[in-house]
Amino acid sequence: MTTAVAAVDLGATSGRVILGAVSANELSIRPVARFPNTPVRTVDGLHWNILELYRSVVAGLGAAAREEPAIASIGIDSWAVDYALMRGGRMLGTPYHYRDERNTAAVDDVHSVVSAEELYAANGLQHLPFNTVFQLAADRAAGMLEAAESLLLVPDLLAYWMTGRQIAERTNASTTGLVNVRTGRWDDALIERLALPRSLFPELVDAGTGIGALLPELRRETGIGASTTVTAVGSHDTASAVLAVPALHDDFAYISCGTWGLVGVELEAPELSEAGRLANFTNEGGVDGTVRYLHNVMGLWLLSESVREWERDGSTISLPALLAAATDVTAPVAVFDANDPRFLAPGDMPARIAEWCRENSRPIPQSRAEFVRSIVESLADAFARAVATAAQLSGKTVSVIHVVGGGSQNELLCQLLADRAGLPVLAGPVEATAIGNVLVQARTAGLVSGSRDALRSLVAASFAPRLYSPR
Ligand code: LFR
Repeated sequence: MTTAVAAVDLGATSGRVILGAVSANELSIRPVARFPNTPVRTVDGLHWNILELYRSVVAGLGAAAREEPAIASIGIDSWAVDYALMRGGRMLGTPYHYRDERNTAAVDDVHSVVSAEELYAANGLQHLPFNTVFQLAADRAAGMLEAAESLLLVPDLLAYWMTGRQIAERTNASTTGLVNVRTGRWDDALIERLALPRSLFPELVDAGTGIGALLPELRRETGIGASTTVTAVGSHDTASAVLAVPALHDDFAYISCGTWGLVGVELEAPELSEAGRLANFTNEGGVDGTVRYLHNVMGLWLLSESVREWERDGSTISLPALLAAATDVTAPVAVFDANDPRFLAPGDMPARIAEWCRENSRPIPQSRAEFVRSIVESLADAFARAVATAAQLSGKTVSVIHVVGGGSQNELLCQLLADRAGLPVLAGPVEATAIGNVLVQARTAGLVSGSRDALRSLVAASFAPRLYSPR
């Protein structure tokens, strides 16, 4: 029996196709394609270059098939909330990037019909101005929904292009703001109150559902056979990442740290207290009906957007060298509020950090090394606070913090987090999202069996995390 599956994992800055090989006691991954994801600003705003991404995914699947002729299944995950509108199988326009600013007015429009409290009672989500519900309100105001027959979130759009079948995978659908947090179904009452066409929302399926084989044209192009199924995985990248946390006991908090830092705990049922709403904690859907009770912290975006600014003069910056210089900074640096919404949009990040420091009478970083140190300290501080808040709001005991994703490679960040939280930090795996994607496929294909605990033990045995003890 084949033991290989292919994970398509699209992040905000890059995408990858990864082959996963799974047996009862080992999991290994092999990247076969990596490609940049560069958003495009046009006169009407900031968009994803979705066709280029799809082209890269198809090329990556071709490379995967050349390396591994017997791929049992393909799974796709990406960031959440963003979507394409569809009519008669065609995509209407180019999907917007969640960092586009068109939602700002729409937030007030939505709240004038359904208050923030009512919205939270229905969907259990933290307020993020880019949640799909606000983006759709902006589209409605612009008359864009009139032609639309359906809506597909990004991984579901790619799965549709591959298989011809339109579905909405549940973990990602939970981030739209239009799935009811208690029933796990599209919230018909909310959709009606917001005057959104109910027909936009496709059939919901759980992670682990087969979507279909590749369309004949695509089979020819990639060399992948008719027996390979596209499988719905935890298609929200964070859901896949949380599944792949190598925790051996239940008393953990996780931080999925990439562009965003998603900080929280896994729960069996939603936690809908008013305190949680005010703390801006979210109840997003996890694999196997779990709840990802978490808060979005700005994440490595603060760093990558600063580097982008410093590279605007054409120079190239070495991130490892910059982090080494930041580690050597001895002067106390400002800890700023990494959750401040001013940091959300693309643009000059160091200037915005300096502005925050000025407004709050904190020392303004004087060098790039100081800026980086200030960013990493501020992230560690926000992460440690969010872990404490998650534990307090959920009543869960937290004895260890697992950091997965790109941020787990950032030694300074992991150590400062351990110090600030006063808890051990276990860092890795870096590719947790792709691993979680692989795990759901492998379980569906019968290559591994078992509970989430068993899957997590398999990850721990295959990718030993690195320990940072609090100093
Ligand atoms: C992380 C992530 C977050 C989501 C943000 C926007 O990649 O998926 O979970 O809040 O991107 O979609």
